[in-house]
Amino acid sequence: MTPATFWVLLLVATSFYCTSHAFKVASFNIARFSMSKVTDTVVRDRLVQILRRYELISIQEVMSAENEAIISLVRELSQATGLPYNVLVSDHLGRSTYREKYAYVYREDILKPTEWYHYDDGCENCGTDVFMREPFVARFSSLTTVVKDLALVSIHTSPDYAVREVDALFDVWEDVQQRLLTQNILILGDYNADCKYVTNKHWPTIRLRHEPQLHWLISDDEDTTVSTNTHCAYDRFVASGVEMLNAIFPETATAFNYHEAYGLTYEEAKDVSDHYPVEMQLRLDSDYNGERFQTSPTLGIDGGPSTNGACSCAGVDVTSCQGRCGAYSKTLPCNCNASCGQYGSCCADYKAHC
Ligand SMILES: [Ca+2]
Repeated sequence: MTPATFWVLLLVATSFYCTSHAFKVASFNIARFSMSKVTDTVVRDRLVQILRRYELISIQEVMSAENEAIISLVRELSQATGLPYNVLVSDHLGRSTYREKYAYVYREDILKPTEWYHYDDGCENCGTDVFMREPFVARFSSLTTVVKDLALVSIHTSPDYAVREVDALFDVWEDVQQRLLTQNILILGDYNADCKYVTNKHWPTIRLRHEPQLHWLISDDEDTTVSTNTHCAYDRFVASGVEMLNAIFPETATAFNYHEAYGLTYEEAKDVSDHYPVEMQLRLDSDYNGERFQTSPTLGIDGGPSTNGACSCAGVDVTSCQGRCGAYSKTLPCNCNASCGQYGSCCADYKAHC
């Protein structure tokens, strides 16, 4: 073997090792992600530096109705890594003009989204729905991990109704099992499940917390916030299913403190997001044969519309907040959302029920 051949082989072996030694999943609330974070090349490069650690990322707080910003970021990520990433994007979700999207960014050569939908959480225009941003569910086929088929549920709860929404994720979990006929489920995202939004007195009422089949992988002691004034475990992974749980490397679920890891100033860290990603590692399949999924020529898969569009409000008392906490619409006679007091638009029994 000539020295040149040796170095080429070493390079090939190293690059293979670098791309295949681990499979990391992350959830990242990239605060108010929009084109301004992509056109700012410093922020964009830091986001790429963070995202390239992962094979599969659930992103929350994608702001704009158009997918241009998230697609641009994924294009940069693919260019920087030489790996084919793609992105599956949800509907633009919310009860008012303030809306967000969920996005799944994933390595297209080893992961394939096979089914996806928005959880049907009730009738939004009657105010009887549960989530401000209904969870976006996506099922993936995975070539390289020991778990071959997994369902992901992305969530960004409304801070004001975090207790109710985290509790209702239990219903989403049951629904996913029935709909997709799998138990291998990972519910990931910004739960707002700590500090002033979910306190010790709330935990006993939250079904998601007490179901023995569900495993909370990020501890309450974790700090997923960039701010030095807060120490809150807002971002979480909750997993179920024998294959899913066996695939997770113990003790790898943690927040990735990029502020420290990259030696950033506080301002520089804040420019990226007010959250750290949470990450964890999945076991690789030792029998993996090197198969690759075909990559697509275009970037961005539209997750389609949420089913919570126009629906009948027959039998719903839209003048009462009973069972309608969080209800907000310009077309309703009164509202039950946290800021209704500020606008003098609360239904008369708001305080009694919400
Ligand atoms: Ca909803």
